[in-house]
Amino acid sequence: MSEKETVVPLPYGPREVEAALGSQWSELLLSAYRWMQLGRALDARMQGLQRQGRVGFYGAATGHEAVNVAAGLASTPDDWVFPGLREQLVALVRGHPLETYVHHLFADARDPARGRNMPCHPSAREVHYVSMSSVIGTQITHAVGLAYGLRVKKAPGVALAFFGDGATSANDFHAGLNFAGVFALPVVFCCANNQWAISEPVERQTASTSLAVKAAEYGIPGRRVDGTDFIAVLHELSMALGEARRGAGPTMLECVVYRMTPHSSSDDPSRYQPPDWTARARAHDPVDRLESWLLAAGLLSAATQQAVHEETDGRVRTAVTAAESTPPPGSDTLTEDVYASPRSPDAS
Ligand SMILES: Cc1ncc(C[n+]2csc(CCOP(=O)(O)OP(=O)(O)O)c2C)c(N)n1
Ligand SMILES: [Mg+2]
Repeated sequence: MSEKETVVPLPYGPREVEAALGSQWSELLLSAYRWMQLGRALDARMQGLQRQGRVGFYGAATGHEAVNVAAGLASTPDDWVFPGLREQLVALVRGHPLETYVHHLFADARDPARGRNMPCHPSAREVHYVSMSSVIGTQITHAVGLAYGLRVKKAPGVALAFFGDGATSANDFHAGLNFAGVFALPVVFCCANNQWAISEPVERQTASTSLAVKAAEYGIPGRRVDGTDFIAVLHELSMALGEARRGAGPTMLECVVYRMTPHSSSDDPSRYQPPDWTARARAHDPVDRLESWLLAAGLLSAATQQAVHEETDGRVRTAVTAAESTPPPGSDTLTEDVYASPRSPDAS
């Protein structure tokens, strides 16, 4: 039996999906599938390049693709994304060019941050994708602050805060949810519970029955969703964003996913994950689950499947070639992007 045959099927028929997603449902699912495959191809290539010393650091989002693509498709240009380590695909779906992101990963002269930030920590102003902080959980309060600003300015948009299971133990989780609940702010808290905070399993993270239940104590609806089921995540995220948009206040979604790779390129999970983890994670592979569903529904042929693989691999290859032929940022830029001008050595 091949690995793909062991995948847990998505529990819907085409009619139910059409009722949930509307008349454009088949185009929407095929577009989501393409984006998810692009994320997968990017992760595979970048992890390989990191191991070869061609990229400094990488944190893969393999296993998180359904959440990221759903967020990219459900959000609107007015919304703001406050990411953690694994949400770059959200920026790409919202329109950030793949080439620009790969320039960032190589920290070259065409990286918008000009190598100032760690690889895999992009920002993309044009799609409201805010630079992440490596300090766990801080983006939660940043998102809430922005949502408060939107309220004060009477500006449209919703702040979408991403964070992991580990971040629910950070102080900012309490501060952010409390403030957002009291002021009923336009913010959606999207917790990608990948069941690990580096080597700490979620069972050791909290004694709560789930992460979503924590939201209730802040007066915020909390819902748990299978984050490897693209259709379910899209439905829940669309509802939560819609409620925030019409002034009904925040929602917290706990999207349960499986981290299918090491925490980052600086980790060896064989030292702490149980032996059956990989098999369980593969059975819940979000890309395989959607792919199997599309094949069974007759929306995807073997030929199209092959074409999507070639197209996504080709896009990543082209972007990597462009980045590798771009020089590093010039040393003359070293003192740019800072607040003070350099003083000449003889200035007193
Ligand atoms: C305040 C703080 N504490 C510890 C760390 C070290 N650290 C980096 S990632 C990480 C785990 C984060 O886990 P989670 O929130 O579940 O997100 P995931 O990486 O699983 O997506 C930790 C503890 C940090 N960066 N910041
Ligand atoms: Mg985690």
